[in-house]
Amino acid sequence: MSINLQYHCGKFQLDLTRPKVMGIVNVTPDSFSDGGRYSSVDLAVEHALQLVAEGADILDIGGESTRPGAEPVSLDEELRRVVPVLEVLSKVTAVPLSIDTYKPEVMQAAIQAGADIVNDICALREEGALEIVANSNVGVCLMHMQGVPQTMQINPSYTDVVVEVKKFLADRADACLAHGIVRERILLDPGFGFGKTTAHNIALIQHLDSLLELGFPLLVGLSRKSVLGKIVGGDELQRLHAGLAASVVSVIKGAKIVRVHDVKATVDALKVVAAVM
Ligand code: 7PJ
Repeated sequence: MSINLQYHCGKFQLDLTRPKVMGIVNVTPDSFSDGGRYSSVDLAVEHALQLVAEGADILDIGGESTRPGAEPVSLDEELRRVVPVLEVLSKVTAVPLSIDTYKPEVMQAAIQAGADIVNDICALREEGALEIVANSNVGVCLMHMQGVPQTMQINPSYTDVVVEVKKFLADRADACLAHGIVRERILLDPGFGFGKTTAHNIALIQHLDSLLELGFPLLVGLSRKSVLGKIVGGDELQRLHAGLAASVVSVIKGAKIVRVHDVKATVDALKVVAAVM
């Protein structure tokens, strides 16, 4: 099946003929230092603008960490973090804004505040999420996850990880289509690190072509993830080179969007790929 390369998201139509770089913007709790207070909103906006200057094609704004074992953030706190950031960025940037959330209430508020894409690690399985996206014009990224973030890395288990991830993503895409969300608005993501061992993650990269058979553009997120640490050693901030290799391999294998922390380095790496492909 051929993949639609004109991705419709909010007021944007994104041409995926050339792969795109999604820059990660984490809105963390306000920090305090010698009586001074650094607003998480100001810091996130500043970081987002830096990523756009480095060449980010999309910004992904998140207010709750979903890393393995991370504690959930309350609805009110998540709204307090992400809504003002989206309100500012939608006025001052010309790139699509994605909201990284699984909470329907956050999706609704984010769309109102200017988000163009709902990026959901739960693939719109929360009650009401499908309807909110269907009743808007935003794009959606449907991600696979086994279990929930608090416990997903305890004992991930599959008979065939590629077959099972593919089946899950096909079912979630069908649910979207049944709710009237057209194909042009849907991205799929295997969900690296979300209830997967190193072997599972590697098998999914090796068989990305199998997921492409579903006919949707693929987004992949491997930036700084522990699977890279398992391969090269080192902590999170020592995974840049491994991450670049992962983005390059993913794009050569057909991914259309890479979700990364290190935008400038990734943009350069993908320019080299583009020059020779
Ligand atoms: C992903 C994500 C990913 C999508 C996170 C981290 C964990 N959204 N949100 N895909 N990962 N679509 O960045 O380490 O892989 S949060």
